[in-house]
Amino acid sequence: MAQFDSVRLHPPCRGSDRLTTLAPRLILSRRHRLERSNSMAATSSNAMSTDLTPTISPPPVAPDQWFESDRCSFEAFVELVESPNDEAHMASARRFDRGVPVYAAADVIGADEGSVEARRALLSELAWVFQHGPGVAVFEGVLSADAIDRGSEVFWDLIERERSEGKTRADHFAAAGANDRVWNALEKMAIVAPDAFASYYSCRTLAFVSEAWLGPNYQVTSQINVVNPGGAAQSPHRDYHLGFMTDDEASAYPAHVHSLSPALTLQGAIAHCDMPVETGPTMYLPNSQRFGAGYLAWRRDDFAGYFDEHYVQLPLSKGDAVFFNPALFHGAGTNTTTDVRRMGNLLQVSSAFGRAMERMDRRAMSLAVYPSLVARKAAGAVDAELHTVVAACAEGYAFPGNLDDEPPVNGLAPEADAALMRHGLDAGWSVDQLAAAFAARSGA
Ligand SMILES: O=C(O)CCC(=O)C(=O)O
Ligand SMILES: [Fe+2]
Repeated sequence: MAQFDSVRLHPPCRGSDRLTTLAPRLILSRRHRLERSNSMAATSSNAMSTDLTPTISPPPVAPDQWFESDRCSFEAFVELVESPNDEAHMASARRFDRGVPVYAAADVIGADEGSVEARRALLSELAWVFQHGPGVAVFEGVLSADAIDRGSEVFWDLIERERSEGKTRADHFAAAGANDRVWNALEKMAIVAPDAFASYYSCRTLAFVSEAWLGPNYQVTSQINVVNPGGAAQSPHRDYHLGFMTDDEASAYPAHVHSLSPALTLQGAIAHCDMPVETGPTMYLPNSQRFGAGYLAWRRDDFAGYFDEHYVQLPLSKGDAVFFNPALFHGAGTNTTTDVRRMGNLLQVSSAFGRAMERMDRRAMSLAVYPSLVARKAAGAVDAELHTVVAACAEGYAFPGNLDDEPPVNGLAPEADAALMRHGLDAGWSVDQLAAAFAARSGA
């Protein structure tokens, strides 16, 4: 079977030589591209504007739209990661730190308040950085010391309170005890400290960068991650959505969904203390978001080994932020200090588009329909048919969930309602048993 040796669904910019290395079935023919870019050149004078070519066109002759872990080409990954970025495409950056652009929050606000063209130019530049460029950018001074300190006070209180309630937070991608995690810190902060919340989330850079990657009407979530002194690094990973799945689960989604997943979320982290390298700031592998099959690759030893040898850590000052493409290989660093509790507020900003068109009470539907399914099963209906009905009425995805109650241990999703319903049918549960199983899954 073919290897996914050059899977890059979006080339970095028009006319790139690297096009010759792309899997032909995933891109336009060169002639077709040239025709398109010639016709687009008439309407756009912006040489670094985003490539508007459709992702998959013309239709593949022999469709092979599935990724598998053992077909990911390590050599192609290295080639993509080591392809340099043209710094001219990141013209608004104040400087570069190991290839990662460093922006000043004041410049972001300046563009936000500038002309429509200036605003659009920086939005485009940032979208380019996250999609085609290094995949990660630093933003200096996004919050005042006062807003940060008020936030830290709330977050330390939450950590202490949850500890004293005996809640030990299971975590994903880190050994137990290496860190303190506050799930859903956004809601907790809004409820216990609404004014500190208002001060903190008036962060203009957060709004601007979120719009650059996701467009308007995004939704913010936040989790606090404190890497404690001596806390070991997380294993490198990609993030939600596909990053929270086993290889088997992720490979069940077709290739084009792998390119969609990163467009649904923006990852960010706001530094709540100065973070020199010894405190364990996040490790990143710039450019690694480019590898289309990467959600199936990050657990492999060769990919993880490459990460260990090539990651970069970007020292931050209190009040700085980093934003990155969730498909970027990354992980919290090791805290080798004896006394700094490294606190970051991890922001996960979600696209408006991750929703269905209509709101419905799927639990009520599931409980109403379940007795019919039990009866049909008893009458000999095949599982495939029953499962199709389950998929039509029960929630099949475990998120959004209550991660306090159901932490994503090892980065894996808790069981969704549809899985419980299928399980109930197999095990001969009554409708009351199914209702009890739903109720035990709080927050879903
Ligand atoms: O805290 C950090 O530096 C990053 C944590 C992270 O990547 C995660 O928890 O998914
Ligand atoms: Fe992460």
